[in-house]
Amino acid sequence: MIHPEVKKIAEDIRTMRTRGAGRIARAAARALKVVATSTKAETKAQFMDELNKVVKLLLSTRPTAVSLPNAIRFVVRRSELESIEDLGEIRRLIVSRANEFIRLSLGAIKRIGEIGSRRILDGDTIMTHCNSACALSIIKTAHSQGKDLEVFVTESRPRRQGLITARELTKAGVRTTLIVDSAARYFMKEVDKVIVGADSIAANGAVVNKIGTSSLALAANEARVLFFVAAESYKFHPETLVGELVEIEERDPREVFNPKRIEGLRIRNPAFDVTPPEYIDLIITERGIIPPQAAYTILREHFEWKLDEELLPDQK
Ligand code: RUB
Repeated sequence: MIHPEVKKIAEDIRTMRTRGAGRIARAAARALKVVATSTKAETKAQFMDELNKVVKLLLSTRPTAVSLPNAIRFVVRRSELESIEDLGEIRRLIVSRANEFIRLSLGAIKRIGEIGSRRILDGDTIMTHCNSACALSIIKTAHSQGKDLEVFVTESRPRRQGLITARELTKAGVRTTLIVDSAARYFMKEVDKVIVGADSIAANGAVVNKIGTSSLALAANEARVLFFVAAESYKFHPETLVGELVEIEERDPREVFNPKRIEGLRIRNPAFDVTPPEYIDLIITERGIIPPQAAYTILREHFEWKLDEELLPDQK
């Protein structure tokens, strides 16, 4: 039996009531904490069985943001749990790791804001896409330092997360202009820096983010505009070290258009795309700024404790 609160967390991720890679990761950590505090299991084996079911459920919600499996990896360290027999101790460990993940995650977003804001100059015009807590942390921090900024926000069809960004920025007092996605290249000549978030970053520095990000990167490259990615270390994708590709989620076509209105029409709705490292100037992480080519180093450092084992042996 999966706890109703855990089911609700998973459903909220699936339906995008909880969205954005960082928020999804923290919600997953919260779900694991609920399992550890509410379980009726009497033995370690029963508890591990329950935990595995929840891990499967969480992993089935959305496939692209690696922050989700990385949060689970952080909280449930299987090799460590293998050596502990006392169920109470296991439960306490999971609760404390989940709390630690949430604390580190929120701290990372704040730190990215501090580090990234140093790259923003007074008078800069910035373009951002979708709704990224990390990208917004940089913009809002720079604004709070008294830098005079102007921000172009793309609508981000089909789910229009750009509206969330536009609301957040205007509320913070940042001069904000909303544009449709196809107007990005038109306005690019007025922009100094593009800042976006990430759902996954591959070992070669390629960045997976909201569909349309790579078009923005192309337009920025053409106009010689700097292109920054803001992402916590847990957005780096360990399986890409061993050659796996990041799965791109395709969502319900009805998010784009009601297919019944044009008979025979096919609709595709990929939620993310891949921006190659050549189009990215910097990745801003909580550990500092790196060129995309250094993604491999971050992966080696961040997942050192796990890389010698087979990655996620029984979570798939
Ligand atoms: C959100 C999206 C965001 C990243 C980074 O997509 O692509 O840019 O998740 O966000 P969706 P953050 O709305 O489909 O989840 O920096 O907040 O983690």
